[in-house]
Amino acid sequence: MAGAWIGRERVRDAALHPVVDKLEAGERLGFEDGVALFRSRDLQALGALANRAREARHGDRAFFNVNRHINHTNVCVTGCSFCAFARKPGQEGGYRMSLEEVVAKATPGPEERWEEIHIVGGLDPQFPFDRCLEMIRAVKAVNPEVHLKTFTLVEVDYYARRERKSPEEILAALREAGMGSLPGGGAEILGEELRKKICPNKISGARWLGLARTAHRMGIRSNCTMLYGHVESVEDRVDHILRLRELQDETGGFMAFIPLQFNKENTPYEHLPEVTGEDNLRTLAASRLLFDNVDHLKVYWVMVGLKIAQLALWYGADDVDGTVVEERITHDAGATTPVGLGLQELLHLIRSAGRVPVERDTLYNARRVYPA
Ligand code: V47
Repeated sequence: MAGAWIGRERVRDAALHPVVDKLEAGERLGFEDGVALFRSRDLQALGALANRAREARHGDRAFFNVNRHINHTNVCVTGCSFCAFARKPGQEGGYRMSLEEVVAKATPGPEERWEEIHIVGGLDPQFPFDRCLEMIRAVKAVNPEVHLKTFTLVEVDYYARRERKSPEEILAALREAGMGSLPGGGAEILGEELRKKICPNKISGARWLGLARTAHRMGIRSNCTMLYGHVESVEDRVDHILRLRELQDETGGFMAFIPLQFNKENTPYEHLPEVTGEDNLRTLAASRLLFDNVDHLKVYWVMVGLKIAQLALWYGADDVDGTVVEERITHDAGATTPVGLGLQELLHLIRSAGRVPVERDTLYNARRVYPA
């Protein structure tokens, strides 16, 4: 049995022993346990513990999605310091897609099909809310079956303020137009002190959580993310995850947690060391153990790279996102991964890591189980 061989005598890091004892007793981990996990350099122990939790939920299965990203505008008034994608209104390099451009991107070619289209953009003063609704309807018109995972909670807040409407009204209008669920962006690090440093003009962490609660209460599922590897501390990471876990206890509305590795190029943080593979795996493993009430832990191959994504499937992650097709946010920050992957490449990534590929829809219903 997976659990039989992780007894605490196999765990070299003594700081992890109380954590192991709690896990063996089926007890929930707390703040100090989270700090011990994130501080530990006993990666094998973290991996074994996280893998046990992962396999208890999902066995050998690794989920993926046939999806496409569209970023309709990179114009953004927020000015988050970590973002290399955004341009201020009027700044060189800014773009705003016309409806026709969005529809052209959303129209599958003869060999293409998408289960999900993920649409997010900047807070663009020249992008009217009505055009967001038109965009959703137009994408649905050329893809009637597709699930639209659209607009972060930060965009929902922006349009609510601009339109002088409640977030409920904005969410209801988006849903009416064809939005199926919300992506997890904009959470960054929820702690207010750190937020003041990296995204002082963005909605507060409390507001982000409040909007997620609102969406969940309306029956709209969402994802949640954590941007790590910049100027945050271990304590910030643990606090972030525990805040998400608390809301999840209340609503159960989060489908997946996605730790996002910070990519630093073209940002003021270029001097910082590159996020390591060790940190990627440790963060995923610690997340799996601490965030015990979220079903899925996604490794976003776009940010961590394909090789770490494979290893991650043994360090707590059960989902590798999807084909993605055209990724801009991370690539503007220097990511060297492909901008998209073909189905066969994704299958190879999962199979050669020793897992069973399961194509899923956005809500994690299995669409097809592929041979191992
Ligand atoms: O909120 C911005 C992050 C997020 C950088 O829900 C950066 O399934 C790394 O949320 N380096 C948007 N990250 C992406 C996102 C996402 C991605 C994939 C799947 C899902 C999902 C959600 O990207 C932002 C921010 O945290 N980001 N700049 C950067 N330089």
